[in-house]
Amino acid sequence: MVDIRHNWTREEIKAIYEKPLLPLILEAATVHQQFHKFGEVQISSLLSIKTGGCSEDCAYCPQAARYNTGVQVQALMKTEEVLKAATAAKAGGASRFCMGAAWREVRDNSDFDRVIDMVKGVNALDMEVCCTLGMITDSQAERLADAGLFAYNHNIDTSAEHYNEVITTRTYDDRLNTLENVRKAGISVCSGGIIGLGEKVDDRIGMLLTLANLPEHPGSVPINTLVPVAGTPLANNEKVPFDELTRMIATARIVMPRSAVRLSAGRLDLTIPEQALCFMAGANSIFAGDKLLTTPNPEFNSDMEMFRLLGLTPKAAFADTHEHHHHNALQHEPA
Ligand code: SAM
Ligand code: DTB
Ligand code: SF4
Repeated sequence: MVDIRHNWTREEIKAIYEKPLLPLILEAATVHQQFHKFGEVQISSLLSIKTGGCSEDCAYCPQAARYNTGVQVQALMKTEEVLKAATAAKAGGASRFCMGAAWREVRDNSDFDRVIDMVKGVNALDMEVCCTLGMITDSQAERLADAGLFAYNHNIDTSAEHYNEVITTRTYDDRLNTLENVRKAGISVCSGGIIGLGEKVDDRIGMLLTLANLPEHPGSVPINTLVPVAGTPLANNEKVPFDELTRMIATARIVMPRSAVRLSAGRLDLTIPEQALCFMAGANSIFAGDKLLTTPNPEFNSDMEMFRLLGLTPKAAFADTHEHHHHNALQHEPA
């Protein structure tokens, strides 16, 4: 049995990443089998509850107000519509529902009150409820926890060194600070990044090093490949070859054995055999549904066909944490 470690060195991670591909996949699969049910894959559903018009300058993002990407700005959705979408996602086999807002940070206003209601509503559907709303303070994290939030997504995106090449309107430390607020509130941390931003291999290693040496490994680690969007500065970036994506997933699996590794944005450019290699290499979560936040994702039915072909099964909600189910929501209930 391998240990859960928080003292990885850059050299160790680089040595793993650079192994010959098939032996690397075998090693990752072996670790995977020790910590997870092989072939069980979490299905997460994504919904953009507030779209576009964002003040940040993330060079990859179609929702940044400063780039002309054709994304239609949409105010915060009504709670009822969000719960309708969550119910439909659950019926399709999703065990986690993630609500995304194109905000730089959360403000303590009526929009946040409404998100709190959405969190309570989705939690009551017995799904793992997740939000990605930008930066949050410790008191905002506690409010989300009290409402029953299971996980909070906030990506470090790339290495500390490459970060400023991609985003200038907030710092790497701002990002890490939000992750700390999430962790302290007892919410599961979901944090990963993007490959294909024009980073070097050393930046990919640096990103995994930061994640693997956090005080606790994130509950889930989304590995996105850039979805190039016309109008953004990265629109013409080169496509990431499938073997580099597989390496990234295998390395994440080996250094963070217990985490869910999510094969996230970019699946539309992958064949089923390429995705199968990623599942072999330790990916055990996907976003399913015809749309990510604003860009297309594989059709739900073709994903279900892939599950059938590869013998994958959807993972049940709260499978790893049954005793904590609804814990936060009940904690502050009046006696
Ligand atoms: N505004 C919040 C934030 O930045 O944390 C939440 C939503 S933001 C769209 C969530 C994540 O989506 C980003 O951190 C980034 O990793 C990912 N993302 C955005 N645009 C992408 C793209 N074109 N390709 C791949 N991933 C992307
Ligand atoms: C994550 O790591 N990937 C998701 C989710 N977290 C919020 C977002 C992917 C967005 C891809 C671009 C878009 O659809 O707008
Ligand atoms: Fe805004 Fe998030 Fe997009 Fe950055 S990634 S521009 S913060 S929506």
